[in-house]
Amino acid sequence: MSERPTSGISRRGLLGATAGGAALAGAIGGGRLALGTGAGLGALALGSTAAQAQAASEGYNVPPGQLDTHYGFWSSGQTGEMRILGIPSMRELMRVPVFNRCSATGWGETNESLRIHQRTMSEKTKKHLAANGKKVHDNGDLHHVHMSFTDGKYDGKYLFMNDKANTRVARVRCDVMKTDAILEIPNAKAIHGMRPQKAPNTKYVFCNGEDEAPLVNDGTTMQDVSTYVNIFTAVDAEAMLPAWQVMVSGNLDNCDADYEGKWAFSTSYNSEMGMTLADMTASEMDHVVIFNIAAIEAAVAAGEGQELNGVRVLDGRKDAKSQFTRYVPIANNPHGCNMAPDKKHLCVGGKLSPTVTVLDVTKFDTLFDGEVDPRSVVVAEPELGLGPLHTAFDGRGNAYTSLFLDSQVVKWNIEDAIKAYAGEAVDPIKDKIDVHYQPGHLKTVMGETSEAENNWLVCLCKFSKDRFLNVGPLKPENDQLIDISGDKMILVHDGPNFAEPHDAIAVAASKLNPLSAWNRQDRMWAETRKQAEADGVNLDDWQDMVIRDKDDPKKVRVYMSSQAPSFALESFTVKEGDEVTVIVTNLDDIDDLTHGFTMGNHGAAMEVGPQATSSITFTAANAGVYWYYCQWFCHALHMEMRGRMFVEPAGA
Ligand code: K7E
Ligand code: CUA
Ligand code: CA
Repeated sequence: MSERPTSGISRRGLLGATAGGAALAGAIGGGRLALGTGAGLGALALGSTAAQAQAASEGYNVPPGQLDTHYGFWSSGQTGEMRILGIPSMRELMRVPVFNRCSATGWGETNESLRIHQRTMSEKTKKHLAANGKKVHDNGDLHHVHMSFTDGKYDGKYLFMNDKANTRVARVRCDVMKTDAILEIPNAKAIHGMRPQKAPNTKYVFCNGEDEAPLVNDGTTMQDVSTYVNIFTAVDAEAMLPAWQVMVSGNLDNCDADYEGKWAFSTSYNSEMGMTLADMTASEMDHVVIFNIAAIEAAVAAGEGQELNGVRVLDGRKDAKSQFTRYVPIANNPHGCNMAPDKKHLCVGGKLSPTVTVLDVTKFDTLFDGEVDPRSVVVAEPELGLGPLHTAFDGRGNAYTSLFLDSQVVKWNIEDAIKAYAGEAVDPIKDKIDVHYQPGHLKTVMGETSEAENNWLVCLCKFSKDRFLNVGPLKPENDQLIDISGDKMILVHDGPNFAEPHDAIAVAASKLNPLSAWNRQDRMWAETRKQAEADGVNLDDWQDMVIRDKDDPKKVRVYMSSQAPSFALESFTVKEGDEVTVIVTNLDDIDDLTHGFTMGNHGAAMEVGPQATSSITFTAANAGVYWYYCQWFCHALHMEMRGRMFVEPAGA
């Protein structure tokens, strides 16, 4: 249960100093961080008492056999996958490989996944990968995962996610919970903040380019930073192709969108366009960029701007004074960018400033209509504590902000903060709770939609230190579950997690209804079916065949069905050095009956779900016998589910 500090110099205090020191020592040393938070912190810092126990707190312990009420979709940072957890139990339910190579499922190795990876891959990237003996980038840095919207509500269709490492976005289909599209975004560098349009529906996925580079990045001007730009991209959510791009001044960190479909907005911590830490924190103020979607769409339709690598790029930089963007000054190095479910207020985390800045998005029109002070859209700026990063919301007008340096979550009321900003004597801060330790994102249930709930808050802590058994120098993260149903926040659960879930969303289970078996004609393997047809193999009326390509006799395709507990082919024969493609269809359509195919000593393995077709290509090794087997436990005779590949000497 909730740990309470017992003295001024507590274990957490010492640890906090260490972690904060690493990242932000420069900023603090420079004296730009206001210290006192002035909010009666002492009185609020203590956790719950028994008298304040809330009914919901009992509900986090989901007994065996009982289902969670909500799905949690978690990012995984540098692991590159997406994870599904149950809320409130915090049980990990599934891992969905996205940008990573997955040993279990063969993602990044099967032909179906390679096609998804390579669909929009530039020729440059393909060449560069080939020079390194690779077909795909098999790492990713997946910070943000968000669901598609209809009318400001989750619609259960897609999940979108970014890859900061290789400038990509991906889409996961919610019917099968598999990655469905990967887009390499041209012109931009390092996609960080990423959000789907909330209304009227997710036509676009907005993607922030964090790193700046010359627009034409061919080495000719790379020493001249005045040629560097940052790029904001709108991705067509259905086609998963870039729709348009806008050049901006200053880099882009996090973003969000409004509930009317008029605006997107992004924080920038480097309005200085600095290349070093000192440069990037030099200014007193950075900014939020507001993107005017209607003005941008009109300009794109009129053919304004320039076409670059197949995308129309508009100039929305400060000096261009266009109708595409406005820049609202915000205290140094803001980070989080969170639209409240009241459809009106945008909350921007100060990071190096102890404040969250609240902007009224219904006033954004005035910024584009005439010459007004861009700060006139700021309606509150409560001082909340040290290192405010991200903000989450409940359905009662409250906001919850993570305080990285204080290792706390602060609960505050938006309307009270607006009153205080207008001069009234109200304290917007309602509660503070210690978290363990150094939180980044935090998420309420459906709090980024118009259907915010008032039950749970998940706080994703970057450090776990002493909270778990020591597993060596690399420690897990700690995703904590907090009951927010009452006045006081109550910590109810620690959830250790592997590197490094930045962000998560929680979605009511009723919004989703995934399939238990695949559709035999699923688009995932449309190409594979086409090849089968050309080979005269009917995948619906299964025939097991070994076919040597007529035009390229080094290529062999092995069509094989599987039904517990056996593969249709007990053996097949190829030649040394042949390029062998094994295509397996799982004929079982029983709930939870997944097979696999692993070719021994060939580094080839894949998952084959109920009614799925999967294929994998490898080069046959030296002459000899190689066993293949099913690596997914499927039957009492699962060990017996195997067969032999005979590799004949090349000359035979
Ligand atoms: Cu704050 Cu990449 Cu969302 Cu991490 S970002 S915390
Ligand atoms: Cu099929 Cu194990
Ligand atoms: Ca800055």
